[in-house]
Amino acid sequence: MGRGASRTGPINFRKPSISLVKEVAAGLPAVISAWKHGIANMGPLESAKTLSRANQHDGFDCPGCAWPDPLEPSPFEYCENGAKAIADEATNKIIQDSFWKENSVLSLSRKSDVWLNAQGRLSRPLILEKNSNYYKPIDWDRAFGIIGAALFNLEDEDDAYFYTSGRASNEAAFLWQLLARQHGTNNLPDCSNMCHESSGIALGESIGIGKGTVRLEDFDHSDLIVVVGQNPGTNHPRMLSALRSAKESGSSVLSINPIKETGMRGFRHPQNPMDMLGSGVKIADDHIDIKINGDMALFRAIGSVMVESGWVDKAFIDSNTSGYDAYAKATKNINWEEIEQVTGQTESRIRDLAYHFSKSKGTIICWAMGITQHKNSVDTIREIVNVLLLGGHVGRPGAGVCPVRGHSNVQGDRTVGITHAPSPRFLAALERKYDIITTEKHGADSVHAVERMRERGGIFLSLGGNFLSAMSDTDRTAEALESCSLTVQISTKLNRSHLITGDTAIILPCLGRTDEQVTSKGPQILSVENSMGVVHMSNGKKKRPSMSMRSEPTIIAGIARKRQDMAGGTIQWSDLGSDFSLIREGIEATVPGFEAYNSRILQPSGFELPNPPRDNRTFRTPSGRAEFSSGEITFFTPDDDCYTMMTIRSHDQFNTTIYTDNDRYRGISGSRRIVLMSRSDMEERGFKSGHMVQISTTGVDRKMESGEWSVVPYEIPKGCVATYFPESNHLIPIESYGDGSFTPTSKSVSVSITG
Ligand SMILES: Nc1nc2c(c(=O)[nH]1)N[C@H]1C(S)=C(S)[C@@H](COP(=O)(O)OP(=O)(O)OC[C@H]3O[C@@H](n4cnc5c(=O)[nH]c(N)nc54)[C@H](O)[C@@H]3O)O[C@H]1N2
Ligand SMILES: Nc1nc2c(c(=O)[nH]1)N[C@H]1C(S)=C(S)[C@@H](COP(=O)(O)OP(=O)(O)OC[C@H]3O[C@@H](n4cnc5c(=O)[nH]c(N)nc54)[C@H](O)[C@@H]3O)O[C@H]1N2
Ligand SMILES: [Mo]
Repeated sequence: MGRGASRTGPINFRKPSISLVKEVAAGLPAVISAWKHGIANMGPLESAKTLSRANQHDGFDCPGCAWPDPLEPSPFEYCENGAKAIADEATNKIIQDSFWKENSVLSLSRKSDVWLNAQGRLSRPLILEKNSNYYKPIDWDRAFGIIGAALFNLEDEDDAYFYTSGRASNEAAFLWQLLARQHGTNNLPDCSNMCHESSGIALGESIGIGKGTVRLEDFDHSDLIVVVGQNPGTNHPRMLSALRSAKESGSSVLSINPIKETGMRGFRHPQNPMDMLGSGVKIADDHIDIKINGDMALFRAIGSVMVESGWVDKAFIDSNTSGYDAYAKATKNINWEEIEQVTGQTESRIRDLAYHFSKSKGTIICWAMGITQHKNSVDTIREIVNVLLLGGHVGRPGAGVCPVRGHSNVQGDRTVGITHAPSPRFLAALERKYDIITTEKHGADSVHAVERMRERGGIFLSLGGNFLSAMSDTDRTAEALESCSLTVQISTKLNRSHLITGDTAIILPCLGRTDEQVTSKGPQILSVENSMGVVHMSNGKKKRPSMSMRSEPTIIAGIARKRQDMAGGTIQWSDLGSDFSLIREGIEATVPGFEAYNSRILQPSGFELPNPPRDNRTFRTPSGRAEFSSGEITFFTPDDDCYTMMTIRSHDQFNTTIYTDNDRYRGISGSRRIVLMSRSDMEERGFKSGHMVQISTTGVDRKMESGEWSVVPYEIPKGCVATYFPESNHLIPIESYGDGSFTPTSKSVSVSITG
């Protein structure tokens, strides 16, 4: 049942202002922008105090991204976009009770996402009752009671879905999955399903662990760093400092991307006065303007030249890998004409690249969403690993695989059990520790959750995030949520998932990273794992904006206790929800690598989790060796007369949270409804800059179209276009996902563009 609320908000078509693409990232404009956001949200004093605690040993982990902190963080260990994320959360503004009387769900849904987010922090529990259009305050105990009873009364445990967004701490995430498993389901869809799932699956198959194998120090010992399908200048700005430092130590950087992103062009270190004055340092030594989804073909072709020329580490291959002969055979079958067509690169260019790869004594390959969100992502990542294995670049200093994670604790959430496909070993450990009966039946991931909820309804509970806007196929996702009898959001800020709901909806306002976590047992600490497998403390100190907000683990325990009161069970939920060291004991008892968790988490830089391929070239695959893959080369082809569309982030957003309509580095401001298109495609169509067009998805059995987009001429390969996420999720069919990973294909959608 829906309330007629708008699933996307208003479309206020405005022509964008277009200026030159910036040649240098960071520098003074970044410092100014960071402070502008800080001061607007927190005032000057509070900004200075809060920002100075970001990523410090005794401070909080920046909610901006999962990039690791150096062993000795500088006093300003944050970047422009981290500062925006911090300011957005730590805002002094809170939503008052009168707001909910004045604004119906319907009227709120007609506001923009920027407006919704700008209303401030959610400050007290709220309920939207069946047939009502207004949220109203409810006390915590009643809210927990309603949710606990709804879970208990479900006939089929699998009709409950426990979604997780990657900001949740290890402690919150562990309790969340414990609640789901005590309830009897593995329905734990998470943002990782839309993000690095393909990396986890591919790396598990190739090297026996679904994580990267490099440490931050490895950057300084590398010869070659490849950044493929990633825009670090905007999404991981502190990575630019690591790239710059690696270059000073003699490494070279190769960028592979349909767009030459500003961060890969040049960089001015905001903490280096010499840099701030100069014209910046060049980051990428070379740039490959690959066509969208040409990466698997490119890496196979590079591998082919290396095999053909004998540029391989035979000793490593013989003693540590399996499947080389089949791979070498597959590399003989490549068709250069097809490779040139798919990648947009010439054979001689690719041969030069292969030579460059073969000369490197330590190669690190970094990637993000440009690689993981395609139909063939798992195969593409395995192809990337193949090339590293050829040179023995795994388990050696200065070399390895480096999937660069998105949400600041998405990797930690997985480590502590947020997965729809848990290992029997982990489930057995949970059963022993908590005296519960779990199920081994795999649960629903994000795509399957949408499909199943659309059919059967159920209860959707969300630990953070904005499932409605983040997920592909906004209409289908909305139908799924609206089919539910109850939707529950544990959130910091207002977003569209609070407006497109089940029959009854509940909002539970929680404390964020920057806030002091206080429970009935006094102040608590939290912990997180960064993109390189280091677990460390996160200790917010900001006084909570409202006394009616609670810590995430306290909220989860509150729900779980009410459910257990009815369903039976012996988990000490109240203790877990008030003393977070008990949660860490639970993690220690069930997840390998967390020995002495409570004492080691107090070490200034935390501790490193074991990583067998990196630590001693141990590969926990069925063969006990790193596995070459040798499937056929695949690539995405749009329908006739259509384009391949990728959906990307602007500089002024964090996922579905939009700060402003500007995208400074790409020289675009004033509108987000833009399509980046090559000049030659524009000429063919007769489009001028600013031309208004309609975009329609092709190859689906239903109409998926969206109007009022403005064409922006851009340096992007012919046949490829780009739009911003989340607006374009409307155009990504739910049935289009990665083989084996079920990640929505947010970077390859066949679209026709008319206007
Ligand atoms: N400020 C800020 N920081 C963030 C986020 C944010 O929204 N804002 N989000 C966080 C999260 S959850 C994540 S997952 C990360 C995302 O970090 P990124 O992956 O950097 O984010 P995207 O904007 O999706 O960028 C994808 C890049 O891949 C390129 N690309 C697209 N298709 C292809 C392809 O087929 N091949 C190649 N080689 N390149 C391609 C695009 O041009 C773009 O540069 O950032 C995290 N950090
Ligand atoms: N088309 C397209 N779609 C995509 C992508 C893409 O590149 N293209 N990227 C995908 C990726 S990589 C990801 S990770 C997903 C992101 O999916 P999500 O993680 O679901 O989305 P976010 O926008 O990060 O969630 C923002 C909301 O989280 C809540 N929040 C923020 N901090 C906290 C906190 O500390 N605790 C709690 N409880 N709540 C908090 C706030 O209410 C905020 O409105 O989107 C995916 N969707
Ligand atoms: Mo992500």
